[in-house]
Amino acid sequence: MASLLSACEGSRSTIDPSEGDSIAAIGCTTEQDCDGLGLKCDTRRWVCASCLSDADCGPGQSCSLGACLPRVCEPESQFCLEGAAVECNQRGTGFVSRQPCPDQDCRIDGDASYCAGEPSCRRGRSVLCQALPEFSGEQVVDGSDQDFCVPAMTYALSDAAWTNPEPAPLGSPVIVTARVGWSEQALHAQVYVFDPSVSVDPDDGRLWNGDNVQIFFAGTDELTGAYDGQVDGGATHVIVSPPESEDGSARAVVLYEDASGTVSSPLDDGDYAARLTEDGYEVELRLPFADGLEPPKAGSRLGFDLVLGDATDGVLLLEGAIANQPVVDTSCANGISRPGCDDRSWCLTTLE
Ligand SMILES: [Ca+2]
Ligand SMILES: [Ca+2]
Repeated sequence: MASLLSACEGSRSTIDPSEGDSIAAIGCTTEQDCDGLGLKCDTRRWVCASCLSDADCGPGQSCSLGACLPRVCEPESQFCLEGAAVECNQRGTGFVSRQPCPDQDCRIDGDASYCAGEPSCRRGRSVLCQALPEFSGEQVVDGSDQDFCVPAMTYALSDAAWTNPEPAPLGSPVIVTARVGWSEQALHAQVYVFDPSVSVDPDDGRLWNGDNVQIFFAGTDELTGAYDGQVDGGATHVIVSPPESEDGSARAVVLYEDASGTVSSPLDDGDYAARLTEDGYEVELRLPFADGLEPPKAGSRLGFDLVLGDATDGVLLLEGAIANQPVVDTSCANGISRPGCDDRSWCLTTLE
C-alpha cells in the first residue's frame, strides 16, 4: 500500500486530489462482506467498521467514525480539569478546548466552565467560510488563545468539507478548534488541535508531510487563480508545524506553487508561535495584510481557507480543508484545482 507521504513527495503539492486515497478502507455492500473480519458494514461510507453506534462498543467507549474510542468526558460538557476550563467534544472522546486558567482559577457557572475574569464572548461558535469577526485587543503571539475574544469553529478533521483521502480513514481522532479574526492590519488566528500523536516532518521544505496547520488568505475577494504574495490582494499560503517535543521548536513557511515549481521561504518569527499541549498542539498567527492594500473593513469579503494535516509516526494519514471549491481551467500544474496553487478554490468569507 503506497502512503500519502510518497504521493505528496511526488506532487510537491499540499493537497492533490488526483493522488492519495491510498489508505484503503475495506469496502462493503452487505453485512456479509465484513462478517469474516468480525466487523460491520457502515453503509454511510460503505466500508467495514468496528462499530456503527455506541451500542456496538464496550462500556466507557464511544463509536467515532467506525472505531471504538475511550470516552473521556460527557459529550459537549464543560468542566474544570487540573485548573483549566475544558469543553468535551461531540463524541466524548477528547476535548475541543482546554483553557489553562491563571492561578488555577477555573469556575463553573451553570453548564459553562470559564477562567475567572475571562470575557464570556469566547464561547460562541462560528463558521469561518461564512464570517470572520473583528479582532480587538492586544494579541500576544505565544500559542495561547487567551487574547482571542472571538467565537470558535470546531470540527472533527475527518468531517472537514474536503478530505484526502476521501472518505477519511476510520477512527481519525483529530479535532480542530479554530479562532480567526481580522483587524485593519492583520489576520489573527489561533488553532487548537486535539491530536494524541504529534509527528512533524524534519524537512522545512516538506512541513505538509507532518502534523501541520495551513492558513490561506487574501486581502480581497477578487481572486484570479495563481498567486505569489504580490497579486490577488497579497494572496498568501502559510504552513506551521508544531514542535515535536518539549525542547523542539515550531517552524513555519510561506509557500507558493505554480506550473514552474514551488517556492518556500521562512515566515517571520514574530508572526507565529506553536506549542505542544497535553493532548495535542496549538498554533497562533498574526499575518499582516499586504503593503499598499486598502485596509479591510466590515462588510467586505476576503478569500480564506484552513487546511490541517494529521500525521502519525512520520506518515501523513489525513488532510482536511474547510473549502476546496472546484475550478475549471485551473492554474495548477496538473489541472486539478487545490488551495495551494489556485486561490479560487478557497472560500469567500464576510468580515463582521
Ligand atoms: Ca496569544
Ligand atoms: Ca498527528
